[in-house]
Amino acid sequence: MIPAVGFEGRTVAVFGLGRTGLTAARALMAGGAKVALWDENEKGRAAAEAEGLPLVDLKTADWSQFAALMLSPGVPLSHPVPHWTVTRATAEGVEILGDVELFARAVNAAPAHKRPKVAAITGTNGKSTTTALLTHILRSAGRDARMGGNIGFGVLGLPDMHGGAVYVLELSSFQLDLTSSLKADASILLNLSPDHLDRHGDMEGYVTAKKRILLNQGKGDTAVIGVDDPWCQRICTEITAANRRTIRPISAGKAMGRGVYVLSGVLYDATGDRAIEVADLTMARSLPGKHNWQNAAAAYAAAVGLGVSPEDAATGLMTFPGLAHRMETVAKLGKVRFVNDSKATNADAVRQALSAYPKVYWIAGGRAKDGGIEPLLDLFPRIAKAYLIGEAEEQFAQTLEGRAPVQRCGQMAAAVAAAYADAAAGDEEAIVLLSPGTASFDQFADFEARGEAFRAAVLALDAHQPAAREARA
Ligand code: UMA
Repeated sequence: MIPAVGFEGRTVAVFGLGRTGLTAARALMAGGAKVALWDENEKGRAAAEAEGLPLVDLKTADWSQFAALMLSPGVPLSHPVPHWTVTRATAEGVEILGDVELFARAVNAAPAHKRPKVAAITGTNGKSTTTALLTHILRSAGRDARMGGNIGFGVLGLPDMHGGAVYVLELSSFQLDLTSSLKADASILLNLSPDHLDRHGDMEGYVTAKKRILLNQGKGDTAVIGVDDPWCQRICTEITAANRRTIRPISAGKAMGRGVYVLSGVLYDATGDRAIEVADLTMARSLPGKHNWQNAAAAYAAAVGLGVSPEDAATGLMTFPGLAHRMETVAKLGKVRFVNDSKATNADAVRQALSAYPKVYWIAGGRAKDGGIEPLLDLFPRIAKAYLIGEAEEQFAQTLEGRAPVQRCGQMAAAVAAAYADAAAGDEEAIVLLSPGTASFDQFADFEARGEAFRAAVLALDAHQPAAREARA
């Protein structure tokens, strides 16, 4: 636990009692603050009550007693409309901040000998893999790396800081919108494409939030920026003119002076006088596909920026075991491999998965994002058949109609069984891929629960066919 500083003896309202709110409340109390917790749902309030944390109905509370509002990232700050807690705090002149801001203030307040290093990672896709990969590289190089943030662990719940620690934080646009004091020793902005526009109003709002990963950096800090899309390219140009931090452009497809890039799977470091070949990523244990090359280039550049030697960073890249729910092989039954890519919550992420295989039995659907699966039309020839679930079933079926065979399955278990029956009927090796391209909230608590449902359905098939089982690849 990292005690939150700056609110000693004062009361902070904490709204949203999920992973963020509960850890922030504990951290605030550990730092000597008083807290007033609230959540619109009974489940959140019950979780706080079970721990003996003080609930206060913020709808009827006297806000003049609050020094700040600690808002959970899932609560709308500005769009589609500001949440009522935001409106109330603003009207009462109460500062609004998030858990990452509390973390940043604790780091900034630490004496120099206790101050840890911070790596902060954002982007539309690949940020969890890059966060896990950078953590793995740092640990395999002997550093005390702690991983948290959007990847699933409230940052204030991580072990308290010391001078040798490195905090590796995945930050969402929602978290960045609530953060102003973070100064990352190494920041990574991987890529940008339209996502979460309902929460940011438009692309400009989303880009502005993501750019906050670069806030407060200066001499001695490293900014790693993917330059394979126009938005990040623009930001890279902007900050190159702006200050004296070290800038490392990265690319998964084009050579650049002063950058780190991947050509045909080989990672090059051209930040010195000449390009040095660092690693052949096609031989890495768990970095398949061009999107992973971007993640690898970014994690490498940040690790070196944090003082890891290029050789140690390369070793870490080759031994990374991969991330659950991200192109994760769950099982192989006979000739059929089951790949769990539940983390693919938008079309761009699905593009990466579909591009990795020439032919797939594809399970998709859930709560559709803007544009649905229209952006994937060029990849439809790779779909042997689509098995649709959740709210998006009808919408996706219409987009696929006449372009690929479709089966409406409703639930995960039905989709897995139908896809397996078709995939196993052929003679060739086949891939059953869950890469939904949607939010999970219509049927599951989150993408992790959705991935676990896929895994459970696959293992249930396995239980009926033990003879066909092969070792997990
Ligand atoms: N709540 C309300 N009213 C609201 C909204 C939420 O009362 O209007 C309450 C809910 O009842 C619930 C709590 O707030 O009890 C949930 O808060 P939250 O949605 O902020 O979720 P946390 O459990 O705190 O998890 C958050 C991140 N979730 C979101 O940003 C939606 C987690 O990212 C993150 O791992 C965690 O903090 C720790 O940092 C998840 C995510 O889906 C993985 N992120 C999105 C993504 O990756 O696309 C951004």
